[in-house]
Amino acid sequence: MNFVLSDYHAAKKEEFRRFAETEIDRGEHYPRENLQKAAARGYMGLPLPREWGGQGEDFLTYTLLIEELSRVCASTGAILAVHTSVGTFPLLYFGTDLQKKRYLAGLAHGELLGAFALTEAGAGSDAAALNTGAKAVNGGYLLNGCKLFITSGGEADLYTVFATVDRRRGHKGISAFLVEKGLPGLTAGKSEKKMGLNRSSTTEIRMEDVHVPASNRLGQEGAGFHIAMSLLDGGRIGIAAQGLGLARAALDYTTAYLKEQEISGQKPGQSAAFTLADLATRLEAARLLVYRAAAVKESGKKCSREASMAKYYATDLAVAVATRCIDLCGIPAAGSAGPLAGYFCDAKATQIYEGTNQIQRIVVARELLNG
Ligand code: COS
Repeated sequence: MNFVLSDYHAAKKEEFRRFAETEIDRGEHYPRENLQKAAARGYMGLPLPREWGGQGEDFLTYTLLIEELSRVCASTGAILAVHTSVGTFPLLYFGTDLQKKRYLAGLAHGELLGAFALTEAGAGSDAAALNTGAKAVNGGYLLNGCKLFITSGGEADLYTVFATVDRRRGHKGISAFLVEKGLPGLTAGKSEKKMGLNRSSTTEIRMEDVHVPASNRLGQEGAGFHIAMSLLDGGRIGIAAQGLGLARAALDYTTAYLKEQEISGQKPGQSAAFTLADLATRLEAARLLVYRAAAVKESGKKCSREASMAKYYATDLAVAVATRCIDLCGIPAAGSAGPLAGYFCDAKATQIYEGTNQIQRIVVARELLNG
């Protein structure tokens, strides 16, 4: 068992840190240029096999990338995480050779952006209750319904859409479909105004008689719910890595601020020192959980429990760290001029998406009680 990063992983982490600090901007608009720069380095397909256009890196290396990106711009980290884990992996794990040939290299090179369309107005936490219908017609399916809060909605080129061929069958009626941007009947609503992760686009996706050829069904008919759940396991590790990046950002800022105060003669009191120590210790604990979840995922074993533990612990911690850092720095430093309020808002969003932290606790508890 190894509790420190290997030299290889430490070097990759350093590479990602330098990239994020020197090339990633923290602006307010959709971070198109950031994504182009990431694509130029092969980061849009980092954990994809080389034969499919990726960099052939392992899942821990991808996790380190998301952590470092999110420390500088959490929206860029969010878009890249969603694109990779639930936008591209569906094809890698469940695609036919033909589907892979058609889309994977484009996704890996960042020429195509991937998205995941599961959530609906009546099917958020209870994903199996989705209502979007898929009616079998000659040579394919007609999709009708409306998805909500879709990360990269309107920007994405390829959506993995979950729809039911038979509502009476509950989760066993759900299938997954690869739906290309621009198909007649497919429209994206305007981007939601969110509390955090505001540079990413989050929209409704409406489908009115969208014809999807049968060759674009992903996996077997009725296998969609299993596909969604297994993808979310990996996706949640990416969100956990975002929590790590955000917690580090807040802690780094606050430590630097308190040091500056000390230089100008205002030594932080013991209570502030204890708080800093406590936050740094919890951050290390979160990091172990997140890296371990990535290692379990990489091993090919089921990682639902580890991913959910990492997701809720690291993202709850990110909110706690941002909150305590605001307390430590006080209003002048934490106000709109400083970045802490932004870290807080971004961290809050990571508690919610790809399964709320209450859902993560349900996943862990079910494994304990039913396992
Ligand atoms: N991997 C593969 N299959 C899984 C799985 C996983 N991680 N988790 C559950 N399944 C399978 C189960 O084995 C079961 O299969 P069978 O019926 O064939 O035995 C099936 O899925 C249904 O499982 P379960 O009864 O546990 O499903 P529930 O409807 O109770 O839902 C939760 C479980 C709540 C965990 C699920 O709905 C969920 O994750 N909700 C949150 C959705 C979410 O994250 N949305 C964010 C969208 S992206 S922003």
